[in-house]
Amino acid sequence: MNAQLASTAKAMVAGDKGLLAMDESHPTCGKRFAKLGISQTVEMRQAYREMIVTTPGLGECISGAILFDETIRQQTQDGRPFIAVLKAAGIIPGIKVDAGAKELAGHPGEKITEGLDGLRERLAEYVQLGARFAKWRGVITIGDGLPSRGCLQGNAHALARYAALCQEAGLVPIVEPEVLMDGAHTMEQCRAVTEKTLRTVFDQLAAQRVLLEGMILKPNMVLAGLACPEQESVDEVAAATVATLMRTVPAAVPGVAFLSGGQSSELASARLSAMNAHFKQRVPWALAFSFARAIQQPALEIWRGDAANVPAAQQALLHRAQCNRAARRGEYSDEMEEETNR
Ligand code: 5MM
Repeated sequence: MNAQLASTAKAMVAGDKGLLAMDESHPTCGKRFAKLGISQTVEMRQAYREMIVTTPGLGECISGAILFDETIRQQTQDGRPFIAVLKAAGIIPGIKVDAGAKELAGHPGEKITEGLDGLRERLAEYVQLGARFAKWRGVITIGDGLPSRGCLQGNAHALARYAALCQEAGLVPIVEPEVLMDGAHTMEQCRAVTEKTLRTVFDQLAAQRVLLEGMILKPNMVLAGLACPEQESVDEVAAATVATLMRTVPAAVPGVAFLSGGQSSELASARLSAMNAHFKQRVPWALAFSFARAIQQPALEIWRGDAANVPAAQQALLHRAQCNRAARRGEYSDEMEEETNR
């Protein structure tokens, strides 16, 4: 079992590919659809996800796709299960298994991710459906006196309990402790909170006997808050992020696959590329991506719920996937964006 977990984890971050997060829950997907006037129905969600999984060439850039409970059971209009379409493209199917971030009792302004009850049984079903890895996201807010010890420890404990259950079921856990970009905090505040968060998470992973070789870490980049007037350069972000990971992430972890967290698609690619250009030879883990918005958003804006827009939306999706593939090699540049605008 350990060898199989380690081999799947390696495959998820192999070469210059990365992960595509398409695991938005109904509320999140609904919000993204609503902004573009797309109706929030199961039919529209199916059509949107079909557009994604049938994108020609996607498997050349994407190693694995994170699905949502509804999506893993869906099929294309011509009757092919999404899971089969992904596998045929060489993309490993995965599944989001957390039940969402809820208010943390006694901790105003903070959240705890739920979903441990019944998880062993749900994981067994996802294995039957064809999933080979799973994802759970904990949310950490920076604020006045936040994050609290209770929030950090509660979320880290839940992530570790989830990860241990995944490995017991033969699924590689993606461990996602997200320090949110919301707020006016500085990059230094984000660095300090991210360091503390990752230390707490790896302490709990050790306590729950999680096999480090058989997991993937999905962290935030170290960035100033979205409302902070001072925003560091691409190279400064890359250096701060890698330095924070070097202090906290054991070398046995095969890969770090970043979330984009609300960055623009271009900045997410540029920052990942800078990390690989400057530090790839010096870090023990792959520096990869597991973006949702930074890959999907341009395609969603083109698609807008209209079947006639599918080819153009797929082209935009593939373009972002190719940009991030270049970023894994440290070779992304602004010119890649200009080429498509010509
Ligand atoms: C942080 O969100 C994850 C990465 O997406 P971005 O690259 O857009 O930041 C993402 O996988 C997220 O966990 C899913 O979209 C599901 O979110 P919800 O809130 O619907 O569970």
